[in-house]
This record gives sequence, structure tokens and C-alpha cells, in this order.
Amino acid sequence: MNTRYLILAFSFSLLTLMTACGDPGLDPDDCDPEVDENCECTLDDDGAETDDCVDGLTQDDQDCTCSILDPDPAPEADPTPEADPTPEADPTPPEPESFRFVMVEDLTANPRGDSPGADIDAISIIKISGDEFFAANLQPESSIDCEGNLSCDLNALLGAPDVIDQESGECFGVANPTGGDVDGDLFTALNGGFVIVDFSSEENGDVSIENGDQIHVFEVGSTECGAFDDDPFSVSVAIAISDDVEGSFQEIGVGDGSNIAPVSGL
Ligand SMILES: [Ca+2]
Ligand SMILES: [Ca+2]
Ligand SMILES: [Ca+2]
Repeated sequence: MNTRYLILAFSFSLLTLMTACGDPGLDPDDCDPEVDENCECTLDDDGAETDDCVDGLTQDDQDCTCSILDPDPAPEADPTPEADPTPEADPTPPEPESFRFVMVEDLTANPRGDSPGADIDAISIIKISGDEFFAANLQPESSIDCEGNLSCDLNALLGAPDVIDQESGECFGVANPTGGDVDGDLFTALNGGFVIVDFSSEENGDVSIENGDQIHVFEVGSTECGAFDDDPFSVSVAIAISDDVEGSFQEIGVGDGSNIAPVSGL
């Protein structure tokens, strides 16, 4: 083998190698569009797609390049549907506060005698429907001076009247009494103080005080009985009882002979 042939062979190999390196047909991604649907070939010149690119050349000898397209990207996973936002708790509208308490306060200037001041047999609320409920509970804020007061039992004003007969107007069981047997245990003499009651009970249910209702204070006197003194008192209502009892009540009436105070302006 002569030297000249060796040089020639070497040169040829080098040329082949260089050509191979620059030959897009040898691209590792090279592929056949006839076989592989992901194979796409384009002309090197203008990037136009072609489908007859084989080993880097088209049938009419244009340089071309084939490569495998990225397989279809995995379909994007459905975005996890956002959980419905936790529905905001229905802002429960705050229960409108209800008036529940009635205060009857003695307005007698100088209470005296065995049953000093206003003499309360019972207190009721007459609803617009006509239903009447009698005071069921005493509030501990009630304040009565028992000194010299023979009718100091606060419980005597709870429940239905037992001094005053609502139908006959008799008091202590005597028609048009001119005295009769006054039973001091059946009513409460306020003696310049006040009582606070409400009307809700198992029997009455939940009783609130609303405009249009009436508060009836059964005060033992000429208005109810045709005998004895009518003694002055005020009627007030409240939503709640605060430390400042007087401040939390709203006056709705003054006992001035009717003893029934219409509720309005709440
Ligand atoms: Ca009295
Ligand atoms: Ca009574
Ligand atoms: Ca009286």
C-alpha cells in the first residue's frame, strides 16, 4: 500500500466524518414521517414542511431535517375543581332583642298605713290577639321596703288576680266593699319601691312585649274595686335589666285611673 493511497484514504475518511457531522440526516432524532406520525420534516432553506425527506435530502435534493415532535403534551390534568368555597355561614340576623320586663314603680308621695303605697294584686300583658298573660316571674332587682308593710310578699302579685274579680269588680269577695276583710297576703304594697316581672313560663310560653300590647296593673283601689284608694304608679318596659335598673326601662304609662297602659314607641 503506498503512502499516496493512505493519504487519500485518510482524507476521504475525514471528509466523510465531517460530512456526517454536518449531516442533519444523521441527527439522532432523525425519523421517517411515513412511519412515525410524530415525525416532522422541514426544508432547511425556508422551514417549509415536507414529507419526502430521507436521510437529510428530499427527492429533488433539497436539504431537509426531520425530527420527532414532542408527543402530545399530556392533557393538562383537569384542574382540581376548586372546592366550593365553604359557604359563608349565613349571617344569622341577630334576633331583634325583645322587650320582656315590666317594672311597676310606686309613685305615692308619702306611703303609709298597713299597706303603704300602690297595692298590686296582679300584673298582666294583653296581647293584640286578646290573649292575656299574668306575671310569671319576679326579678331579683325588685325592691320593696317591708318595714311597717303588712303586704310585703312580692309573690302576691304573681299570677291571676285574687283580690280583684275581673268580671264582677268585687274585691276580697265583697261587692262594693266598704272595708270587708282585707287580706293583706293577696297583694303587694309597693311602699315607695318597685317590682320587675316578666311573663314567660312553661304555661305562658315565651312572652315578649310589643307595640299594640297592653299592660294591665291590677291596683286595689276604686278603679278596680269601687273602693279603697287608687294609688299612683308608673309602668315601664325593658329589654334587659342593667345594673342601672331605672336607666334600662322605658316608661309607657302612669296609673292614672285606667290601670291599663298601651304599649307603643318600642
Ligand atoms: Ca295602699
Ligand atoms: Ca294577688
Ligand atoms: Ca290602692
